[in-house]
Amino acid sequence: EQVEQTYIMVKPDGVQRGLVGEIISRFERKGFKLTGLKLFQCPKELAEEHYKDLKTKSFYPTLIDYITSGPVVCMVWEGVGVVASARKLIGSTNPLQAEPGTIRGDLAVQTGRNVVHGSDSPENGKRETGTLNGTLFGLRSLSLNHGKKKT
Ligand code: DAT
Ligand code: MG
Repeated sequence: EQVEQTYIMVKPDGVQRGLVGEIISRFERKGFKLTGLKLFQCPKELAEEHYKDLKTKSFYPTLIDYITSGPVVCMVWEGVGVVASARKLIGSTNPLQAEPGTIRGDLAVQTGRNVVHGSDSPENGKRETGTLNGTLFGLRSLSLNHGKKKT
């Protein structure tokens, strides 16, 4: 049972629609720990790096335009099994196929406006939160004792 970190990003549509609190709430209520957070305007070069695996896809230019179209909220969430669990909380890529009760299932309809990103593997969790090759989104994860008094 290994503590993992995942990169969660509220995309520009989620920020614009005022869904940041709702999305954070779901991860908080589940019981994961927030260890990094910032509001950020993603530059094109960073969006391209983040989505480099999708470079050959027809929707790639639209995806880059979308993700750079307004501020995003970058987060690191930590916990045992957080990578896979966060993907379940987020739901399928196509919101019309995402189960009710998931973020995309409840809050979105279009694949190109699916409100949130989550790392798809522990390796990518490390890459995207910058614990492997330096900070991709400039987030530095903090080891804080949330709500716990030092005794
Ligand atoms: P996910 O975000 O669920 O990990 P992904 O990594 O396959 O999905 O793709 C990244 C984003 O690219 C996705 O959130 C929305 C966009 N995208 C993926 N497939 C698409 C498609 N068929 N048409 C339009 N946009 C797509
Ligand atoms: Mg993905």
